[in-house]
Amino acid sequence: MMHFLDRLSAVAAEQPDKLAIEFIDDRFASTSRVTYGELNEVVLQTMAMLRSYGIAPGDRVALQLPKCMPFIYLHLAIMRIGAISLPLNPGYPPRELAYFLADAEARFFFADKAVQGQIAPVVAEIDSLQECVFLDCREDGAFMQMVEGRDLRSVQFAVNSALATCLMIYTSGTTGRPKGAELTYGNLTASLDSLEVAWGWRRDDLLLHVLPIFHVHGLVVALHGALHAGASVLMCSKFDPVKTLDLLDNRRCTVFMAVPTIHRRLVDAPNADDVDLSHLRLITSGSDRLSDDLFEMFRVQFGYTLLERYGMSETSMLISNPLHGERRVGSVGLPLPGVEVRIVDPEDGSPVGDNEIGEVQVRGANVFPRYWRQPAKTSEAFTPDGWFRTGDLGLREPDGYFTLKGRSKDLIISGGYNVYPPEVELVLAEHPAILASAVIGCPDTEWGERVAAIVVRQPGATVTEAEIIDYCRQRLVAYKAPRNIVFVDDLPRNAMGKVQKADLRRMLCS
Ligand code: MCA
Repeated sequence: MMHFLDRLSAVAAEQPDKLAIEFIDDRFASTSRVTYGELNEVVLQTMAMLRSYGIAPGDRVALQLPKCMPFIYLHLAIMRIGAISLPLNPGYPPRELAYFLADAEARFFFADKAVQGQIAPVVAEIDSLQECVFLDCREDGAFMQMVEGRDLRSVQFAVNSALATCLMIYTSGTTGRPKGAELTYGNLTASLDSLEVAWGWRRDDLLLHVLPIFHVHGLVVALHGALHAGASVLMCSKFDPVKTLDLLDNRRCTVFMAVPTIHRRLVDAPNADDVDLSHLRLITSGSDRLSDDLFEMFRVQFGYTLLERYGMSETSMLISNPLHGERRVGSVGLPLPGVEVRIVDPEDGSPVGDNEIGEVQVRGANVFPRYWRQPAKTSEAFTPDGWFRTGDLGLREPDGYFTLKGRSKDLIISGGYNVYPPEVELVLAEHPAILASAVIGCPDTEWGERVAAIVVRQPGATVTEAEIIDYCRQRLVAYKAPRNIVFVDDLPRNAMGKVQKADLRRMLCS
């Protein structure tokens, strides 16, 4: 097993002139090209810069930057010196940002100069922060000036233990605040090796990358996946359906990864009839359930049968439809090489038979070791014999294919982003005119699910739907804010006082 960062350096030594990343920045109509040799060199220079700041192994280094090359250099360099990369959604408003920085006890923070005024007050409040660097991400030049001319003799690539954490991704749950899932070098490498076999990554692949890079999907599965294989990446700063189809066709891309909302927009794009995608060898769908309709619509429109796969931040990818062989509609496929999956009774934990619905549990070198400084939550998440409880429900067919059948956690997935109702309910509870609330997901053609809030106003309060939505949007990243609010006199509750969300879904989502 070759550590994926070592693999990157090996490719740089063997084929320094090979294209690593071509970055198409729509915001500034600019394109930059970086070869493997250059990528390796700039990562080294960035490591030297990080060292000069005093960043040490184990330090959490937060990145809240738009999708740009400096993000990638920093992320790779942070992991390379043995520190922990903590990528954050640039859309997080100050309130959410403050939580992540404080919980992770981030020691360094690289943030976007464009929002300096907004976040500087937050940064000032975080005791653990030793330094916050505001970067101008409009062009790479400013970053290159920061890292150029460093003495590289001092920077040796660290020999990173497979057990050391190198990446932290925050995920939420049905209770409590978001938790940092720690991913180790061993986890990332195991997952990449497994996907390399399952998806047949090749050096001559060209991946079109349109996903955000602060989640496992866009960062680990897509970007790391391509770099681990020594393939080339065509990276867009933002997803645009017409441009995506145009690039897939005209640049002869071979691999594309996306979420159902993106695939739907491609099917509906005005140029969908004009493109030829027959040269693509792999188009995956994940992060949210792919509906049978969309699976079929994509096949009819583009002549390609989408490969659906299933993963989580804590485990990276665990199950995938096969590259060769049947891509079964409605199914997420077969366990990946090196990954064990079982279905158990959610109540007593005993294994259930084929075709019976139970909780999906997973074990393997890909599975994270712990939530950051949350021993109780970590032990709840694992069975005594070491299986990770995904919280998703599913079944195994007799021929080994797995199908997901809903979630035992009260999770909403909107456009591939997870939204946990308690996070939104907590914000609503702080509104002075709101007495009680419940947040649910309603089926939605475009987003898969749409966040909706059911609200009981305080007696005499007159707060409107628009005011509450606006209030949420100031405190939560856009995709978590409810898209609509329904006012009721009372929430349906059971004898224990627990809100009956299934009743609300039946009442409001049909
Ligand atoms: C954007 N908006 C959203 C979403 N995305 N609202 C709800 N759900 C969303 N997913 C908001 C925008 O802030 C904007 O609000 C308005 O919707 C319209 O924006 P639009 O320009 O249409 O959106 P977009 O920028 O084109 O984004 C749509 C998207 C994006 C490309 C589908 O949501 C996306 O990249 N999703 C992928 C998420 C992903 O990678 N998830 C991986 C996590 P306004 O204008 O009013 O402010 S899961 C994972 O990693 C696991 C391991 C796995 O298995 O993959």
